[in-house]
Amino acid sequence: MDITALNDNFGIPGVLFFEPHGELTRAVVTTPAASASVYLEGAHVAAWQPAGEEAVLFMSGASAFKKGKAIRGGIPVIFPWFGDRHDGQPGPAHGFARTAEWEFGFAALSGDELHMSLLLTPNDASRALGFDHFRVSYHLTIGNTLSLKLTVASDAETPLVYEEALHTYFAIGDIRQTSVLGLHNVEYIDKRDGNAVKTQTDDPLVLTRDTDRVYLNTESTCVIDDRANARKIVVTKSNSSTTIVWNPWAELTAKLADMEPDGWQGMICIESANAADASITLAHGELHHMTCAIAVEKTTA
Ligand code: TA6
Repeated sequence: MDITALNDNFGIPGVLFFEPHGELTRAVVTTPAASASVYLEGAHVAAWQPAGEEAVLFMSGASAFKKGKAIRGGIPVIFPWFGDRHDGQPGPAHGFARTAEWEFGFAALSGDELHMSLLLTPNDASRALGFDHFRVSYHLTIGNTLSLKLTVASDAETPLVYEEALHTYFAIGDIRQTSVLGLHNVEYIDKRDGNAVKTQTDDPLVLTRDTDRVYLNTESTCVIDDRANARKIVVTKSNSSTTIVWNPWAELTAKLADMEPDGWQGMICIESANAADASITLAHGELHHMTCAIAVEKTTA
């Protein structure tokens, strides 16, 4: 649907409109409770800011906003595999959903909250990668809290096996004044140490170098203590057994063309996922929901 048709069909005066940005189309949201922007490519939430609060999502100033290029920041939707593909077949890192064009399906204001849904269905690209007969719906509730619900349904004759993640980049004042609660005593795969399996002993978790960890069998709420901004960001999830923590630090950031050299200091990824040993298998006619809710609490400086 082109931008004029999107505005005609889903636009809400003073609340929701669609516009081009770079090579992409985005929905721009303003309600009394929050502002946000969502790109149709990848169903990518790029910004969310509750009223009276600093931006909650990190967006790289060097992100491309080009067709087929993943956006560096916000909330990439990872499906149907996390990281590199595991079945020996070719395919882009983190799957095809984050660079696919999603269909805008629904928008409605309820009180101060804007509800919207985007849909992903098979196309030539997904079929070429061996994925057909699935449907993904992504329901967003944009308000003082940001609530996300990712639903995957299969009508394939053979089982659909997939991984998923809401690969959220959080904006923080300074990574060196940030800690994360909620992962104590949880086992993790340390992708920075040959995928060694370890247990989280420090509580809270404080990052002191490039970190890439896949925490297993955890449905815990994570709390990001963003002291430089005198706030806590609370990440609650359901039907998600994996949490990923990532920060590339300086060296790896220098290798990322779409990240500014000091970008790593102002971001941390806390990702709600089903990955590694928690991939989902759906038989014909089955579906699975994963949810994540993000809220901000002010703390005294
Ligand atoms: O979620 C962490 C991770 O899987 C890291 O391994 C790192 O590659 C990051 O995602 C970013 O991946 P991308 O493909 O967006 O560069």
